This record gives sequence, structure tokens and C-alpha cells, in this order.
Amino acid sequence: MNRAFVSSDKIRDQFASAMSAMYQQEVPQYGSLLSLVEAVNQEVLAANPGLNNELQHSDELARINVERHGAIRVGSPDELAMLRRMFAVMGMEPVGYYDLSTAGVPVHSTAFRPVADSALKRNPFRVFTSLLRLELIEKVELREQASEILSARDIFTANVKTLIERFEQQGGLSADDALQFVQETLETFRWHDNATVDLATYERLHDEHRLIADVVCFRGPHINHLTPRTLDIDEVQRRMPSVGIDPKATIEGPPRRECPILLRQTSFKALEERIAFADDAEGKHTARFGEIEQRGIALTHKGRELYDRLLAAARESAPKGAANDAHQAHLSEVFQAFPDEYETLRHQGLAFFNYHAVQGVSVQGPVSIEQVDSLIAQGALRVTPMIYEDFLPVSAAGIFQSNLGGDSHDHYASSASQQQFEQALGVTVIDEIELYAQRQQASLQQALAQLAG
Ligand code: OOG
Ligand code: NI
Repeated sequence: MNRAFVSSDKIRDQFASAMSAMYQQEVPQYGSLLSLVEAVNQEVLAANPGLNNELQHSDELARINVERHGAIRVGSPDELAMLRRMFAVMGMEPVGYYDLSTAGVPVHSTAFRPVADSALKRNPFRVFTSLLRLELIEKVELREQASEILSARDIFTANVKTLIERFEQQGGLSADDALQFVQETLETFRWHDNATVDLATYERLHDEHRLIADVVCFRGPHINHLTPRTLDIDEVQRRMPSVGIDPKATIEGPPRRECPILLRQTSFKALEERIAFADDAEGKHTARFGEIEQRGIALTHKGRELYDRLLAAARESAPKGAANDAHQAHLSEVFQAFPDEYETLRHQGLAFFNYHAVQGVSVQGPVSIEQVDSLIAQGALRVTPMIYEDFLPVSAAGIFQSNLGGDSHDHYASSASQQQFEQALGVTVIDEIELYAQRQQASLQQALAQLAG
């Protein structure tokens, strides 16, 4: 790479912190949430020297305090395609396909995120990005009106488009260009308290689905939440009311475990905000909220199938309308069937790990893939859990729903359309499980090569 260029990792890091600063200005509760999460993380680390050590060894500790994800929703294939090019400047690629229509939300999504080990270590910032599926609106007139409104807007500044093209032509950006790029990207994600449509149009779209109004009626895809990573989501959920935050009823995802798997999430309700409409009418809109997440180990296909099966079983047998404590107790019971020791998870091929060579151990016997168990037993190979970097469709639907006032629309249930999404995107999405498998394999090979010396 040209030495005059700034690395994509650095641009992403600057972007993540600029977005966080902007969102703290826009939504002060997000600042309170950040402080609470940081305090709880400190307490957890102080009380668990073992965890502290493990996180340090796997290079997880350094990223905890900068780690977060955001979410946006766009309205057209062109917007999605340009976003892909914008995120590419920051080393963020589309990973995974999520169909939310089956949960009554008329969108499908991907996550733009870094993929390489070194990039994830530097700053794993991810953006959950949803594309509105206008074709799911049944009323033809409304669908056409929405499409017309969307085609009249440009969510990117002229400068950012120039800089994206420059990046693509040169293969990088200078320090000055990179700084300007970050400033210009903020314009795309900024909140606007004035809608582009009159109140009557907003209400028609809102009556069809609140999300449609949110995507169609504004100048751009305002960031709708930013999510810090906590080391103890149950504790943060418990303490939220003490800092004036009202959390959603239940934590999404798997239950609390010795070996955390995948992703647990909870959020606080969207704020009601004043909006000025194009006809000077005043109104309100709720879009922006806060969320926290706790990340655990990534699962293989086999592990994910077990997770999905247990989650479905838990939902079927769940006590109706249970509060979080009862919900979690019930989940824990059903998830007894999911092994809760790292060695068992590894042996049964349920989860992904990173392998590390331990220096200074004299190895008995051959160094080969067949000898992995023996090398671990000898202390020559160390194993650490590989963190899940992605999202969960059932949880995402729960987060969407908790902010849509519970008005679910069963009639959106339709088949997933990954192909159509990828056509809009301009590329295929990366298969997340394939990616974990490749990283695990690479780490094992590198560790063995080091041991073989
Ligand atoms: C995205 C909701 C999904 C998550 O963390 O699963 C999400 C949205 O509301 O736009 O952010
Ligand atoms: Ni989220």
C-alpha cells in the first residue's frame, strides 16, 4: 500500500468514535448508558482476574471500550449499493443475510463489518444495515408514492461521493482526505427533525408500518442506535432504571452461562421526538433508542442448529408474558442441553476457537493436526474462544418490535430473498460461518507452524 495512505482500520476507528460523539450529542441517554456499561465492565474485570487474564490473552480487552455496533435503514437499492462502497473505504464488508419479513418487519439486512483478525482487534465496529422491501407494501398507490419520495432524495454529500471514487481509484486516502471523509459520512447518518413530507403523507406511511415512515419521510438514514458491549448484561439491565433508563422487558438471545455463546441483547425504548413537517405541521416520531450487547463464542453450523432448536423449544414452552427473571430461568432450563464447558464445545464441534502456540514448552511427539488434543494436554497449544461478531435474526426482530409499539404485521411473512438483496448490494454477502471456520483453521495452522519451529 502507498505509504501516503491512511489504513482503512484507522478510518473506521475515527468513524466509530465520531459517530459515538455525534450520537451522545443527539441522544444524551446514550452517554448515560455508556458510563453505566463502562462501570459494570470495570467491576466485572476487578472481580474476575481469570476473565481479565483470558481477555488480555485473546486481545479482547483492548477492544472492549471502543466496541459497539450501530444500525441504519435505507430505502432503495441505489442507497444500499453506495453504502457498500462507503463502508469499503473503512474496511467494512457485508457479512450475513438476515430476513426480518418473517417477523413482520418489511426489511432484509446485512452487517457491514471488518473481517480480518487484525482489523477486528483494532476496532470491530459494525453497522446493521436494513433495506426496506417496498414490494411488501400491498397498497399499490402507497408503494408508488413511497418509491417516488425515495427517488427524489440523495443521502450522500457530493464530497463523500468524490472521496469514495478517489479511494477506489487510488486504493487509499491521504490523511487529509480521510479526515474529510469521516466528517462527510456523518452527514448521511445525522438526525433531521424536519421531515421531507407533509404530516398527512407521514401518517399514511406510518399507518402501513411505522418503519416505512421512518425510512421514507426523512432526508437520510439517521443512525437509530449505537450499542456498547458489556461483560455482564444482566447487571446492566438491572441497573438501567437507576440512571433514568427504561429497559425493554426481556433480554434477547441465549441465557446467562459459564461459557457465553453468540449474543445477548437488550435495549431501551425509542424516544418520542418533535418533528416539523413539510406543511409546517408539528408532530412526533419515535425512532432512536439505545441498546447493549454481550458477546460470546461463535458457533459452528452444528452449534447454531442446536441453538436455534433450543430457542424455538423455549419459545414454544415459554410462560406467557413472563418477566425477565422468569423468562431467563425458563431459557436456562431448556439450554441445559447445550454443553457449557469450552473443551466439550470444542470436542463436539459446536463452537469456534483460536489456537495459540505456547513458547518454551518442549513438545513430545509429532506436531500435527491429529495431535491437537495431545498438544493442548502438554500445554504447548492454548485455546481461546472465538468471539461471535454477527447478529441473530430472532433477536433483531425482538429489538425492532420493542421499538415499534408491538404492532406486528403477520401479513409481511414472505420468503427470504437473499438474491434480490445481493443484486441491490452489487456483491454477494460473505457467509459468516465460513469466515469463522477459515479463521480457526488459519490460527491452528499458524500455531502448529510456530511449534514445529
Ligand atoms: C435494527 C435492529 C437489529 C440488532 O442489534 O439486532 C439490531 C434496527 O432497528 O434498525 O440492531
Ligand atoms: Ni442493534
